[in-house]
Amino acid sequence: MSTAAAAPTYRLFHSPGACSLAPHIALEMLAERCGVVWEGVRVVIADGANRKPEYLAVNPRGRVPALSFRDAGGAEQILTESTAILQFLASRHPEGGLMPSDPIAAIRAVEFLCWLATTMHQTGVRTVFRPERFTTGTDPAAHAGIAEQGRITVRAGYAELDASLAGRRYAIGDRFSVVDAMLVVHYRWGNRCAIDMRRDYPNFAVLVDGLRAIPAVARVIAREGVQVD
Ligand SMILES: N[C@@H](CCC(=O)N[C@@H](CS)C(=O)NCC(=O)O)C(=O)O
Repeated sequence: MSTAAAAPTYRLFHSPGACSLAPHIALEMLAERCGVVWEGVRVVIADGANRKPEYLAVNPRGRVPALSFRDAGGAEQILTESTAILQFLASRHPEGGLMPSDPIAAIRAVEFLCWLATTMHQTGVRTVFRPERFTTGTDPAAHAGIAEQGRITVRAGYAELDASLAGRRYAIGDRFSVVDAMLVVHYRWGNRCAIDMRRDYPNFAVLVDGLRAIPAVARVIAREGVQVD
């Protein structure tokens, strides 16, 4: 009898603590809930691996996440953008229950993911982490100003989020969805922006504590070796 492992259906290119943590969580959930076979490929941004030719051949934008899979004809497809990857995984494996089935709740989940990926990630967190990418100048004062405005954007968003999360265990409805996976990423990033997330956004902290108690979420955080608080 052959003991060969099943070939992975998906390969996820990810970097520790990046937004790719959310699809990493989604895949771990799908493996547990419905036996999806996948493998991770670490592309460590801190080491510059996302700018190496091997990775640029996968995603010429040099960003993570990227998801590789085969279409019905057997051709390899590469999907980028965390919002698209999360929805794709959830809709391809509905039995995994990663998106609400009700259409209004589902579009609310998409609305939430879009806001997190655009306002909160690109105009918020990213300007704090990488202010030099938002100016042609090398003046450190300009970078500090950009980062400070980013922190204001981030704080306003997390305050809104925290108010909406009062008494909630999950972002949408009464079960885990891919939005929750992305909220783990943002809670962690808030702390990396030198914001005391637990003190300033207690409802958000309670929600993330609950998510971290889910074994699949805990496994992924441990595997990436990142600190959330
Ligand atoms: N909109 C994209 C953003 C992807 C993105 O910016 N990823 C970051 C990590 S969170 C990255 O790869 N950064 C590397 C770089 O900018 O050089 C998504 O949501 O997937």
